[in-house]
Amino acid sequence: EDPIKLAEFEARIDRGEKIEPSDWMPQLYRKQLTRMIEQHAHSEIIGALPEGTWITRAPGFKRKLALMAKVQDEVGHAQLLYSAAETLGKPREEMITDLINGKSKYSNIFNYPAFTWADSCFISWLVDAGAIVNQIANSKGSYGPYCRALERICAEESFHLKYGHHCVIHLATGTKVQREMMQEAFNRWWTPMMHFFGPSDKISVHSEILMRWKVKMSSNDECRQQFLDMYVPKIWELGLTLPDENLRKDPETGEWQFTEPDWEEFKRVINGDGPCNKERLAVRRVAEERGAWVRQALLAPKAKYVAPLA
Ligand code: BYC
Repeated sequence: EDPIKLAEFEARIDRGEKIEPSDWMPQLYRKQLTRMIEQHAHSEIIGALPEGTWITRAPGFKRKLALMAKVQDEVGHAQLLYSAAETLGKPREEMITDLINGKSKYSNIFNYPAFTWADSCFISWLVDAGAIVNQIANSKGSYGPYCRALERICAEESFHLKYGHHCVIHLATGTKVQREMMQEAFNRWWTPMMHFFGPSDKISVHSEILMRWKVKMSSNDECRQQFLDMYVPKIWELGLTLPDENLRKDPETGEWQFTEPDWEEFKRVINGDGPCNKERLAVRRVAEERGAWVRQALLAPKAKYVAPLA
């Protein structure tokens, strides 16, 4: 890599300038960004599945409408992100192939089943909340197309968050059965939620370079802490509990303390061996096969229109 170009590139990043697709960039910046944006796009498209299965079963017409719109937004986010990743040179078809062959990763959290309506409510409120913490930070980052996509995504996610919060409040303040169903969802989803922000900074492989080049604007631990700070009080306020007896805010440091989640489980899940990985990819594979004719038709040379004889 040309050291002068690299120094210029880093100076631009230090000045807070945006890097655009046609600008010079180090190979590693391109590679890391492609990896991260692609994984993010896959997370959106796979993330539509656990909630998507609840559209037909959502309680009442208003909830159905709202959930359908939310899921549609998530798929739209995937499209925005695939477009942002494509500006770095990797074709969309190749990204999809890598997803369905299990080569690319996507967020751990979507490999768990949404058994009940309360699970779907947990995702809409808290997974979206976690995503916003991470995405608001990264939308101030260095790569123009990714930042612009994130800005729009965050605006939409903030509606999801309000919808999800409303759903959780409804169950948490409802009948005994509803409250129990909501509590069980919290018990099930808390560990994957703690995993969602990635491994601790001490062992995160990519954080150092990504933060130096302002792709990641907050570290994994910073995002996790911010999420706990913003949402644990709101969860407790609803009379719900979290399945970690060590969870508390240290009054002196202002830091949240918690039991380390099981990182072996995290590794298994992100490497393809979680409760729903096979099912999630199978659904994407079927969608890819069923949609093949549409792509072929779009790519085929236009057939000449012959006017019918009068
Ligand atoms: N899940 O060095 P590290 C949504 C992997 S969707 C799976 O810390 P990095 C929504 C990591 O890839 C929004 N894998 O990595 C949608 C790496 O493996 P490789 C999802 C994870 O990149 C529908 C290894 O572990 N948000 O909100 O510096 C409905 C080492 O980690 C995870 C995004 O995608 C994980 N959680 O930091 C509802 C945000 N964590 O690639 C809601 C964009 C780590 O070396 N991504 N790994 O094989 C990021 O900000 C960063 O990539 C991460 C990880 C913070 C996730």
